[in-house]
Amino acid sequence: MKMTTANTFATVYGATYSVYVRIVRIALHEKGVPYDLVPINVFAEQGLPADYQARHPFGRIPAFEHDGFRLYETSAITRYVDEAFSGPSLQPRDVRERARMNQIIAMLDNYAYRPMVWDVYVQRMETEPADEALIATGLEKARTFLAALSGLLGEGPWLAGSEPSLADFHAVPMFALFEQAPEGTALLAEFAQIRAWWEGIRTRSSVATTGA
Ligand SMILES: N[C@@H](CCC(=O)N[C@@H](CS)C(=O)NCC(=O)O)C(=O)O
Repeated sequence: MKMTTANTFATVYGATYSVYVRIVRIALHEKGVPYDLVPINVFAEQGLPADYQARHPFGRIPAFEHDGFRLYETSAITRYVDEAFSGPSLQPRDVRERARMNQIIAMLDNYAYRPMVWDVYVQRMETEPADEALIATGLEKARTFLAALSGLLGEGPWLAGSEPSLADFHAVPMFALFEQAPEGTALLAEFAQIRAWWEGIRTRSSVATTGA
């Protein structure tokens, strides 16, 4: 059953530093959904609050609740946010553009998140001393991802077509961290269409509002 509700309050459990929490927050901003962010720190020394396991058995963030309906896994949450609330559609109607959007989201999760965020950003910007070998292999994997993404882009200007979609918002937090590493900025400069997309989206209201 497809339902669209008035944009009543949602609750996100997580932390502002989290890539995946930010994806959900951007989607909520794009749809104009008011929400609370309940702080959950997955890296806290004392561990997660005991009752959080019931919200997310795998102990990750984000978790989500709307009107008694609980959900975890970012892609499921953002699709729910798009389909359950009014506001601009964040998924293309065209079957092939929608497939491309889903493909890009899966690529981001499986081939971009770890190399761009953990291997390059975290090592270069947050680890002393940095593991240079990990940065080097991370950059190679990021290059493979960016080349594959470039090959999928049509006329744009968005990743999955002429309108912004969940693929764009899934990518933003990963690119925002990656480009903070000098090597990340340099690699992005080699991919002109992706670089232009990034320059276009980085100042968007939902992106700026959810930034660190
Ligand atoms: N598959 C999960 C991934 C979420 C995820 O990995 N979140 C990170 C923070 S950005 C986390 O909770 N990390 C804690 C850990 O790995 O223990 C989703 O799509 O929501």
